[in-house]
Amino acid sequence: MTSFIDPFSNGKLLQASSEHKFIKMVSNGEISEEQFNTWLSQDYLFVIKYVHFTAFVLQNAPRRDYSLLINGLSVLSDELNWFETKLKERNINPEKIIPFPENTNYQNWLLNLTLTKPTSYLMMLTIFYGIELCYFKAWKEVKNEKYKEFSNRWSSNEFGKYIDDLQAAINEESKKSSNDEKKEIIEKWNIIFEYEINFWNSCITK
Ligand code: MP5
Repeated sequence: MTSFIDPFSNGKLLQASSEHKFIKMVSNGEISEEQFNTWLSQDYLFVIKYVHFTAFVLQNAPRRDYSLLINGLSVLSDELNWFETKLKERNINPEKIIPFPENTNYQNWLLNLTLTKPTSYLMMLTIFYGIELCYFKAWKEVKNEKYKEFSNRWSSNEFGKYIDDLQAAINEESKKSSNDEKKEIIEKWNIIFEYEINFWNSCITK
């Protein structure tokens, strides 16, 4: 099923996911341990704050989307435990990770969306979907056995189903939205990918 965001999304989305240098380096093994650890550490901090954003999406959700989003939140809680295990395996102390500005800026942008009124549920849901879709498309591209556990996490069939369900929820919600609202959402949608690109870049350039 196509959604109102489809025709506009591809270029930037791909640059922020399957075509990004970070993903190519993971896939061909050029990534250094230090660069990978940097990403893992920064992403851990990102996901901690992202839980609050997800909770905000849920707070604005209609009854029909409760189980989808509550399940999403529960997966995020498990994911944080998983991150902590991975950090430990790599001798990284979670307490000592300092967020990069590219990480904090992204988090603050999301936080600001939750503070700016009016923010429609459709807008929040679409942004949430964009963030998840970016990781789905990125990690699906990684074919390196060494990082299988990471690529599986974000590109499994189960995760793909979750992505489809989010898209179906957007399609349902967008039935009643105006063209102006859709236009505003598409503008925000493209900003997500700028933040994602900067986030990946920061992990390989410092
Ligand atoms: C995701 C993530 C995917 N973990 N980090 C960034 C910077 N963008 C997107 O979110 P999730 O909830 O881990 O699937």
